[in-house]
Amino acid sequence: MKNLIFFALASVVSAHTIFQKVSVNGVEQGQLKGVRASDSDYPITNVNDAAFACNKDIKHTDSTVISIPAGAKVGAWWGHVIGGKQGANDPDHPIAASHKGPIQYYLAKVDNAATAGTTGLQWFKVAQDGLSNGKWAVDTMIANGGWHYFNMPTCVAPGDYLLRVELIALHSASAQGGAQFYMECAQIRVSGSGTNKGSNFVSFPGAYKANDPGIQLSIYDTTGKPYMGGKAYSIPGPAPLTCAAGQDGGSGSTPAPQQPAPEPEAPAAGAALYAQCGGATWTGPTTCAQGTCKVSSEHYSQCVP
Ligand SMILES: [Cu+2]
Repeated sequence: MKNLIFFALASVVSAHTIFQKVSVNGVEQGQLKGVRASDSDYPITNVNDAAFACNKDIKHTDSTVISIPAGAKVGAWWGHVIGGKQGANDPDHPIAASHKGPIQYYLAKVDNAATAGTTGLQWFKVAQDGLSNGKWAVDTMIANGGWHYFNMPTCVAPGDYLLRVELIALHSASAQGGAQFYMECAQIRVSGSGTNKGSNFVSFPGAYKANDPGIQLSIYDTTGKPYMGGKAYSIPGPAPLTCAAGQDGGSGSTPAPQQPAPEPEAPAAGAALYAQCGGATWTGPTTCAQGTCKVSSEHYSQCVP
């Protein structure tokens, strides 16, 4: 019993994700290069948190400013913990598969990206990826081994910016405060001949409300599948920047649509008393041969008398 309790607690901390690496036109910039990251992979769940712009307890900083030509394909890499996997076999890297939701990208103009503070900035969105073709942005990211991509709009004016990369996990979002926000900021310097300095500016915190339709909602259909039951998902925040005709920055070179993984078949017989019967990455039986299946965390349920 003691071991089961320990496992349940360990499962809780092993669920989340950290954005920690950038690529530019396919060239990786190096682990934590130019990215301000926390050691903690915990989400922020309060949309009014003072650290909603670039996260809190930042332990990893350096003076790198990443050069990004306007129009470049930019990649953001997510890992379960700093460095990637937690242990050799980590089913929750880059993130637990249950954590469905959108990924989006914001810029804020700063004088010096290496030293800029994160309060009081005006942010504009440059790309977003929600639910399309039966796939969440998080599904795309997991299928790409942690990478998710967008195109830096061709019209963005040159200069230093903070790039805010945000992933929202919606698996528990039906309760207010249940959505999980994961974000880090990268230090970038855009080059090119663009003249667009952004539009639809927002503040963080401030841009989102706890009951926004893309933040407080159930993503599950009547059979429990987390794909909105055919309804559209309305991504929170302002509309992304669009360049003038012929200069469309787009929202990313994403690979061809893939079908979501099929649901695991539940064996006919249920789990034994005190055995696991559910959890974010659990693929075993979800009924109990004896007792009832009790949820002890989003990642662990157990058959109890
Ligand atoms: Cu998590």
